[in-house]
Amino acid sequence: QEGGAVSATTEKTKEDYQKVYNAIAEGLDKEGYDDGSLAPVVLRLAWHSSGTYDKETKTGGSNYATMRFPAEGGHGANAGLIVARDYMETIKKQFPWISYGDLWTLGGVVAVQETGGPTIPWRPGRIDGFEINQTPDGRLPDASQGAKHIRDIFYRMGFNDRDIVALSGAHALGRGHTDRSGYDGPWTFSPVSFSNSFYDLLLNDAWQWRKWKGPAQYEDKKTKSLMMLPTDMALITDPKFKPIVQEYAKDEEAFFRDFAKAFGTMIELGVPVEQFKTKEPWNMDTA
Ligand code: HIF
Repeated sequence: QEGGAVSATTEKTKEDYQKVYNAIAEGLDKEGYDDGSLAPVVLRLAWHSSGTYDKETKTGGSNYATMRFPAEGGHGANAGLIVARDYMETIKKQFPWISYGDLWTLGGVVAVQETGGPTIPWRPGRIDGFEINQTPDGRLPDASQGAKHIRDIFYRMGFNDRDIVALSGAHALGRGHTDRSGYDGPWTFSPVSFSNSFYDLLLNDAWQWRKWKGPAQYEDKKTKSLMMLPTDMALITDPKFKPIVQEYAKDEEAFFRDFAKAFGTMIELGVPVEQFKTKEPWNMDTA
């Protein structure tokens, strides 16, 4: 900048974004909340803010962070994400220059990397949109459905079967909440560590319908402490999805590689490429 003046419009560097990353990472551990970490719900925010994308109309996606507005924030699929948005607001206060779309997607990167998952490529450039940019309800998946529905939803975003199965491993993290989706319980025994155990449990545990008043979900026969959604189970009843589940259950490295690529793509959906501040995505360091 001429004369070395520092103004509010000074371009931010990778180091500036690394500071945001570190701040998000620092506050994730939270004693008494769920399994002790906000990482799962922060990851779910990154995905729900991106997964509204429609490749035909080029609407939705992570660009405008429209979940800030009451209509989209109130969509049934987004129940409970206020926890993650409120946490992100504390970060936004420290770094007011970052856009919400960049902040929320960076949160997803932090959540995966800080729980032991692969490095997710990420770069800044999203801008805050307006209420008019909100997407209609119904763009995010409905867990009570099957393989056809999952394909409809993820093909609409531009993903293929392999991407769908690779992304699905993120359910290694977190749990269902009866006061959010209505579903209940974690998918794995270590819901705050990112691993391929979702696939292993899905394939190798015995599952049965849980008998309860809540929505139809599966429980593991042995401990009755884990759950699978109907959409999760579709990954092993569908003949095209199942071999990919088998591959990732055996080969965590393949899962990590494919997940990183698919999730990196997911969080860029809806962002015009010329808006990005760098040509190539960055690898952010773990905190
Ligand atoms: Fe989820 N998902 N997801 N999900 N999800 C829930 C929770 C998490 C679906 C449904 C649910 C993906 C795909 C799908 C996470 C991350 C990802 C819940 C429970 C439901 C019902 C919410 C609650 O009650 O708190 C469906 C139908 C999907 C399409 C197949 C992604 C691949 C797996 C894209 C993805 O990354 C995470 C993390 C959570 C845990 C949130 C928590 O608060 O613990």
